[in-house]
Amino acid sequence: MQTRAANFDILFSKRIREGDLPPPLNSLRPCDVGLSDSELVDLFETQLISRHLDLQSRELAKNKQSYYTIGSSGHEGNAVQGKVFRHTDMAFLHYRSGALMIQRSKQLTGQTPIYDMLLSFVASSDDPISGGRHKVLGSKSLFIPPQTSTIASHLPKAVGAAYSIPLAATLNVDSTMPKDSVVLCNFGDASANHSTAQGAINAAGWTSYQNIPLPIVLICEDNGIGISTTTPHNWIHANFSQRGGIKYIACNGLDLLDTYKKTLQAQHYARDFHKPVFLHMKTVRLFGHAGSDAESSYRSKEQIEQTEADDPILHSARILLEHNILNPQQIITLYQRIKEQVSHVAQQVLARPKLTTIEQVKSAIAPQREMSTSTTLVEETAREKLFSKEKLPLSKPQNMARLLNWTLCDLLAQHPNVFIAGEDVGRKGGVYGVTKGLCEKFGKKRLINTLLDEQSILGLGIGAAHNGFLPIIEIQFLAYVHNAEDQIRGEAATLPFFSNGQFSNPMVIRIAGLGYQKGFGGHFHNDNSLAVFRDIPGLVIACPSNGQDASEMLRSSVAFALEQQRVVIFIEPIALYMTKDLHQEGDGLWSFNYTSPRQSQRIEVGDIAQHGTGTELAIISYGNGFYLSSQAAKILEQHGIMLRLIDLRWLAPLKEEQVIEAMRGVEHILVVDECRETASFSEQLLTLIYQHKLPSQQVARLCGEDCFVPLAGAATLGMPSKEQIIECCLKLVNKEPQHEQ
Ligand SMILES: Cc1ncc(C[n+]2csc(CCOP(=O)(O)OP(=O)(O)O)c2C)c(N)n1
Ligand SMILES: [Mg+2]
Repeated sequence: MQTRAANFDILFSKRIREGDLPPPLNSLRPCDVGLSDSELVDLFETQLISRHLDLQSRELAKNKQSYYTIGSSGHEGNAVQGKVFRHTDMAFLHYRSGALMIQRSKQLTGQTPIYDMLLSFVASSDDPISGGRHKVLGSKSLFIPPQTSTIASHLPKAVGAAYSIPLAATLNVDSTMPKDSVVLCNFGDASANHSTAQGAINAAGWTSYQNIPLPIVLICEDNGIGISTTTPHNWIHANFSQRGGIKYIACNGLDLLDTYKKTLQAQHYARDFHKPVFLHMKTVRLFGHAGSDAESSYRSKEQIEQTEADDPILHSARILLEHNILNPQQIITLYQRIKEQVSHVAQQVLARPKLTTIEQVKSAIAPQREMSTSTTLVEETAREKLFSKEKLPLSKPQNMARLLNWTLCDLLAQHPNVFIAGEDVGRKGGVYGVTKGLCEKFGKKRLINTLLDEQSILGLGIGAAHNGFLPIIEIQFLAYVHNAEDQIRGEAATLPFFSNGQFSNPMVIRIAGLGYQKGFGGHFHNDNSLAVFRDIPGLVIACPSNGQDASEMLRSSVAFALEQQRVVIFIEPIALYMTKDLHQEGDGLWSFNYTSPRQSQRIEVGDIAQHGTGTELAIISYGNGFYLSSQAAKILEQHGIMLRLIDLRWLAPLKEEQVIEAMRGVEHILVVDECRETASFSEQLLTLIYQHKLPSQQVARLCGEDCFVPLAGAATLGMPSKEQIIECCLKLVNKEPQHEQ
């Protein structure tokens, strides 16, 4: 495809000179759709800039100076959407949206899209969106968050961002977008088949079908192909024209006038009626999927030539000629002028700096932020009202579920931009009642019962976080985060990285999980692996072992998300939700008093807890493992073992110096990890311990088997037990196991 692209200049001029242009697609005149001559020329200019940027990127790639040549050629009709939508209407874009971005930049003074995009092509650290980390389309001032390469993964958050616009207006929350904004989101025809896209579009329809406002325009740029696989004829229309709750509008993206007319309609419908629109825009794909794609291997020469003859730039030129707005020479001159301009700027960007150190690269993963997030505490009288029904229980020690419930109540009262969303979190209060009663106190707008789709639920959080909310998202069970993992891994976690820290999606994702549920069992409700989160840079992972810590850690998680704009995974051990006792029924040793936000003793993110100072043995654990270790400790002490218990509380970030300090002067160390051995946290922990331990210190580990969890009595066979912990410890310190007294 390099040669066809390289020859484009000659072919274009020839066609213009000879009037070899595609036939009209309609009888519209510019005045019919409300476009002036100069506006039309302006759109055409944008299309040409976009085209030359594509061609230039391929020239640069020949010398290995540019790294991604996927371009917008054939899709330049989307310049129209750059004009119709306001620059504050957040745009989640497909990679073929160069023209849209260039045109949008014309809405603001001082924008330099050619320079900026070329900086991105050559991966210069001056690239204003990603700082040289990736070729992405994006701009903070143009409300264009950068998107990843994973197709369709941006749709759930686009829907979430749209949902948050009217929500912010109703709740009077300070939002990033103005309250009358619309979200636009475009994607390819092949991408529309992806379950992520289907889920998001379904979520949009499901929402709107209930008359919940959702101002979004979903634009399918249908070029009829995805890399080499053709989209069945009329498939997009057949698939999307009859979706419940969604208005379908079709336009021909090859024709600026039709596209302008239909985009205006779509925009009005979404903005004025707060309803989703599916704008089906016909395009063509020129010069292959990317520079590296040999299109001739799967398309005939005739097909390729036919597509080239339908070039939207030729259609635009025809419209300009037909209506005597420009003559052939003026078009060729404009084309040449832009070519020279782009080529000139390309030479300049080559001299700009690149990322040269890993510190530079990493600096955007979790940039330190100084944000003024002084939250005023809720008036005592207002609090008392909120807790009026809980007066008696408030004075007594409680289990983790209840303490989390009260903490969430205080957080909702304290932060107007916090909402809770997930399956069944509303009236029912979630499967375990953790959010019970909150809907009655704060209403359905802040306790959002979502549809059953984890990708859409996470997308709601991510998108709303783009717009100034601090979502607390609930995933019903750990096993069910896996089908939506990419929304955390590929989307939420990477946003600061690919935007050089400019965009963020702070939120807390609460996930009920881990094993040991009594009388229940079964893998999906007892999944005991956190591996899915452990390798994601920048993610904070909390896993409390008791209600008191859970309450404080949840507060810290929200504060950290607010102050540092971070994504926090908050794992709630299900088996400990209702646990009240430690050693025997009725001892109440695992119940704790609720501390109000005023009395709060903040547990900083990463801070571990140490109980006891014994030097013979240290048990390091977290979650259920810590609970079981606490039970075992009593027996071990009866054996005369002087021990200390260390509760990690947070699995990321790991404050290594605190762990090293906690194991100082201890003769034996046992790591207890309830998760499956492979990829369990114990691997990281043991590495740390071995790097820092004295030769005399002995270390052992007890963790879950590499097995799924079966039902009923067999459920705990593969997980550490109190008895195993005792046995391990006794072996480690060289004492004979004795039968429990
Ligand atoms: C989840 C995912 N799977 C596969 C790919 C590889 N891939 C990149 S683009 C593409 C085709 C997309 O086609 P379409 O959505 O029609 O967009 P177009 O390139 O035609 O504009 C594929 C399969 C990807 N980026 N993401
Ligand atoms: Mg396509």
